[in-house]
Amino acid sequence: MKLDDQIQKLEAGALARIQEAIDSEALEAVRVDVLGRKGSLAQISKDFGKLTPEERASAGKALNAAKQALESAFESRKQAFASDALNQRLRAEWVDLTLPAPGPRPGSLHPVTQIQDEIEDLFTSLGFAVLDGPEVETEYHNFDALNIPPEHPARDMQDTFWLEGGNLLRTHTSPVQVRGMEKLGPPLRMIAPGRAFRNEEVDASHEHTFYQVEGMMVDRDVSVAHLIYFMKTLLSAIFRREVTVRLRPGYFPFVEPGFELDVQCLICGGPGCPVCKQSGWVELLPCGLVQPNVLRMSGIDPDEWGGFAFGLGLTRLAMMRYGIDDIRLLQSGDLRFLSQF
Ligand code: 2U9
Repeated sequence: MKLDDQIQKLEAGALARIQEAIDSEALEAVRVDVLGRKGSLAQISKDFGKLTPEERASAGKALNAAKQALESAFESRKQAFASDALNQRLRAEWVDLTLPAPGPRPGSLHPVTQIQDEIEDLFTSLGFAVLDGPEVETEYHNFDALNIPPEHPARDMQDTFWLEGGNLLRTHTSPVQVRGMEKLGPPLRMIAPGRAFRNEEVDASHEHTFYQVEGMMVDRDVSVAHLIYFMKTLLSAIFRREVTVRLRPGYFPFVEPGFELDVQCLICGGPGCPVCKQSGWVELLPCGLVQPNVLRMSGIDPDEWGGFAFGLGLTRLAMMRYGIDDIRLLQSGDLRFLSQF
């Protein structure tokens, strides 16, 4: 066969192989095979020596034309593979930019904080100041100024975290009110929300850290009637309905008379259930009239002024309101628990 014909045949075969290549690797293999240094076109040009000058001129032309045709066929096929690959990637990585962004997860207030906020709002509306104070306290402000003398059993009962130098972690927020009385003087209405600490063995119903709100009102002619009115207002706001209460005598060194204020069980309404331990009543709010010595120690004359005071455990209240059965969940920081409120 004439060299020109061989070139034409080779070109036609190579063009067919280019079209048949299934991917860019197969195409590259064909390119090396045909156009490479040791490829079939190069092999053919080796036979040029045997040709006459006219034949060589004609075969050279044919070879160049075939080379150009094949190179351009390779190039367009290569680009087709590249654009296929790009389209495939674009399809796989397609993102709908019109969809709304996921955004930050909304947070929520801790159940104890929610109850604390509600109580602060209520008392603010009744003319009470919301006071804050140190968590590391002196022995005087935490015990002595509250009529709890050194040998008093209350000091043993409250297992206290004592610190070096005789200070302690406050066992209640009462010292905030002592400081309030010292600084502001009568008449005054204040609440003291915050953390308090007891050196307790931790279990499902005991924590070393708990939250409470204490409050007091000091004015002329303050009586138990004022105390009951404010406590009923407080409990109706917390439970969002009228509550029935009863007072029993209770002993706390800083109040005289002291009371345990019970609420008629909100679950069973009186007959008895597991929440009220079948009694129909839930013990919720220790309170009383401020002991005259306590007023006197903070510079208030008990012959002129009187007061009532109460203490409310917020942790216990949050557990009751939301039916939380393990106190440790409240400090766990577990978002599965916290995001429910
Ligand atoms: C001053 C004078 C009187 C506040 C009161 C209680 C009764 C009481 C506890 C409730 C649950 C603490 O969080 S708790 O464990 N509180 O028993 N507290 S009357 O009386 C005061 C406070 C300050 C100067």
